[in-house]
Amino acid sequence: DNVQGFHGVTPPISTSESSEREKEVTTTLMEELRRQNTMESEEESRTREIVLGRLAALVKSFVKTVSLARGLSETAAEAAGGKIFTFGSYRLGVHAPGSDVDTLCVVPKHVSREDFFDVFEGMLRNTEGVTEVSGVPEAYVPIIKLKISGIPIDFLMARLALSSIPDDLTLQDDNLLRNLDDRCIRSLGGSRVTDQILRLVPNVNVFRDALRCIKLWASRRAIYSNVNGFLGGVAWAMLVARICQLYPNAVAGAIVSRFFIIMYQWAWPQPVLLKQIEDGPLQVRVWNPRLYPGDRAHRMPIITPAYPAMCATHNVTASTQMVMTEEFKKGADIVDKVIVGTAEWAELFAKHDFFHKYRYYLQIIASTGEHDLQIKWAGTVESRLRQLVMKLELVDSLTLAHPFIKGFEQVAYCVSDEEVRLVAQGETTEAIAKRKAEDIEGIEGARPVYSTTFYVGLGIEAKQPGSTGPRKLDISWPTTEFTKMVKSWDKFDEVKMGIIVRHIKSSALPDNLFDPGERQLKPVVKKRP
Ligand code: 3AT
Ligand code: MN
Ligand code: MN
Repeated sequence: DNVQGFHGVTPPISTSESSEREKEVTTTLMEELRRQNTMESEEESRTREIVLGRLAALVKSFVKTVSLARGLSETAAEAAGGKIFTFGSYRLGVHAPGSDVDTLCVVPKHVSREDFFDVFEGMLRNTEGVTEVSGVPEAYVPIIKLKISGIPIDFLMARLALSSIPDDLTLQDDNLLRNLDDRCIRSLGGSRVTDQILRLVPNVNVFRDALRCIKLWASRRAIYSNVNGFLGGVAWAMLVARICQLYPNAVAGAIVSRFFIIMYQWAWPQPVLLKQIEDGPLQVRVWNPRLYPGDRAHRMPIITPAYPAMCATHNVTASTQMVMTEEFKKGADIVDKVIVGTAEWAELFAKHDFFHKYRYYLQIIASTGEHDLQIKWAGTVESRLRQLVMKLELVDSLTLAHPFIKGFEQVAYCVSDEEVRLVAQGETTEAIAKRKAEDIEGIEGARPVYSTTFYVGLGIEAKQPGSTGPRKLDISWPTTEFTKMVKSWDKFDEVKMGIIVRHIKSSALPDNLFDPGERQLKPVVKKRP
């Protein structure tokens, strides 16, 4: 609690205990979450603990090895320490079966980032049970990805300005950030934010249960994705945490119900804060819409509670905000019904209807001839999709440009240049689609084409009453600009990479976007001419 005796930037809305009915629906909510397979088994949970124990020991041995190599005595090398911290969904206690464990290791100042990628990565590769080790030292947040006993780990490192890292070190003190390099500051961020969120909620168990529900709802409704302009895990966690602060004695079912009402009615761009934004010891920007026009442009600001305060929802556009607002409203209506007993929780977790919602869709097809290159190219295109969305939002007759949260990957085995061209343009024929890798073996000039297709649903303004002539929809400017922009990527290669933007009617959407039976159940309503 703060000095005023409450969590957060305002007093709570209500400190009452929940009603009997709210307790009942909380029980049924937890049953539904278990049915939906959001919780791991006790065995998996034990495996994670063992894995983390091994990782902690490995980090200590890494620090000791490097310390000895730097000429420290055996005693000093032993005392140099080294510690791991978890963050992400595992630290919050809301991870699902198969989730990764996001882990940060903190090392003393004489251990460098080069040591992490040379020495530690090598140690990992030689450790029993460790597989799929892949270091990305040049990333914005440098990372080693790996699996231990099948558990995926995202491993970061931060080097502190301390000569040893004691076992009881915490990362709360802002002064720890002094004199660190930017990559270390960024690496510490995830863990510092998660720890603050947990400190700032009145009841961690209630927070966890409610967050599990919101995460499942957001992924089913296809609004869980930071890159595509919706919210990522940290932002959803902060929203739920804020509702928990406003109702400190409520049970999880009650938090979920208030969540939808409050988020639907939230006076954006008023920010969601878990604590007052504070200044700190670094020469870095802290989120401040009065000072920075960029920050003023944030539509749904949700601000991280650790110094330096940042907006976790920088990517939200007018369209994604509209989509999320509509989903908050739908969620509020369903939860109302659950509470009066006329609906089941399962309804809240119903699959999205993105591919039934619009008459026209944009297809953005990124293609290459190599698997590894495709991952990079498709990632680049995806990371710029919101620029396309923002340009589409400026088109007069468009009310909405709704990006889908993931791309759809395909490999087509082509036997001619003509087939390659067709696939890259989204005109894959049935004959190509049916072909397997072995079918093109030994055929001269035959090759695979990897493609990732992203979708943007187009909301088109209703025709003005009394207007004459056909309604015009001209999206050539946004699509040309977007194509130019992705091609300006510094690793772009015209020969190896394809990018196509085209619009199609909903009836032309491919079948692989639908679950079996889904298309027949919800036929697209055709307007009479
Ligand atoms: P899962 O249960 O793993 O799906 P999560 O919330 O743990 O949910 P992630 O593992 O993707 O999600 O991310 C955990 C944290 O790692 C969130 C953020 O602080 C950081 N993070 C994730 N992706 C990136 C990224 N591309 N760059 C920098 N930090 C990232
Ligand atoms: Mn994670
Ligand atoms: Mn991760």
